[in-house]
Amino acid sequence: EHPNLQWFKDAKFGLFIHWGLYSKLGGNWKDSSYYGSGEWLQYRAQIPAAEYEQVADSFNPVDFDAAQWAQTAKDAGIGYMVITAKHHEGFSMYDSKVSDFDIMDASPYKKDPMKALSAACKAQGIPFGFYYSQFLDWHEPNGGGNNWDFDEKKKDYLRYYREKSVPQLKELLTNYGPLGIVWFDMPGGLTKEQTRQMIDSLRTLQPGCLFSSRVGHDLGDYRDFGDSEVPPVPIPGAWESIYTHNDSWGFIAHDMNFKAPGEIIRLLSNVASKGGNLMLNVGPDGTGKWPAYSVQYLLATGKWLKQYGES
Ligand code: FUL
Repeated sequence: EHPNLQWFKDAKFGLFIHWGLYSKLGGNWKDSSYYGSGEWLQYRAQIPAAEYEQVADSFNPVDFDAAQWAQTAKDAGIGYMVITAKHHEGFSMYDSKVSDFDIMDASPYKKDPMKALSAACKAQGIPFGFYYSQFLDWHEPNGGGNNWDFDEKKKDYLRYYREKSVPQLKELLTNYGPLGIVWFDMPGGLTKEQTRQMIDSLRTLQPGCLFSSRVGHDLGDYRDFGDSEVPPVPIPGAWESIYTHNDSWGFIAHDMNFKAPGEIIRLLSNVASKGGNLMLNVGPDGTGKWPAYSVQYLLATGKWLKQYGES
């Protein structure tokens, strides 16, 4: 068992944030609009990587305010935060030297929002972590998942791991201070032994950092269930249920199906009663603003927790 699991077990309530180029698209591409899983838009609309790349040209989240995000999380009673450093679309939301398809080189924003956010969380005492899509990368010829531009059979996944995935994970584990979690997602392309080797090489950078179970082959430090799943009975050990505030992880402009504070609290107590954490997701838009209902309902949740919750 990982020696640093106690803070995680005690945290109970985490905040998940999906934020990337898809947040600017908001579920819309050309004449079509899609509902749910906004972060899967490129896949669903089968957008060629070369065309999708151009979304970055006007991705400029000038309303992003790290201090305000961390403050809202704190006021909501959040115990840890995990944000997408790179989702399946392949775009890095931080300053990466490994790829030019990142917010620093490819967008007009020209700043590293993850630097600001990691610092703001630290100032609030909130353990901070990165989601990283280690296998699926629709931008890369050798990354998993994009079979509309690239022939899956011709891909060299190990090369992608060697040239992008692992070096980027190393950047994340080096440049943002102590991380609470690296939240891997959708494993693929590696044997158990290769996964173990990857983990070992990352571990040395930050032995205290927890790795999510979606690193694959049962090699994670704690367990994640399926998306939006709560186990029916109490489960021992360290684990987490993940839910999103409305019906999508990434921002969808036309999704107003937000869970009211009462629903969030019921969900939180259901998960806690089984012995796990709830990590609830918000999807900020392409300008860097959280949906107004997410702010409002999370703050109301925090108020309730302060009054009635156990701490
Ligand atoms: C899934 C991903 O494919 C979704 O886009 C989302 O990130 C969810 C939390 O995990 O496996």
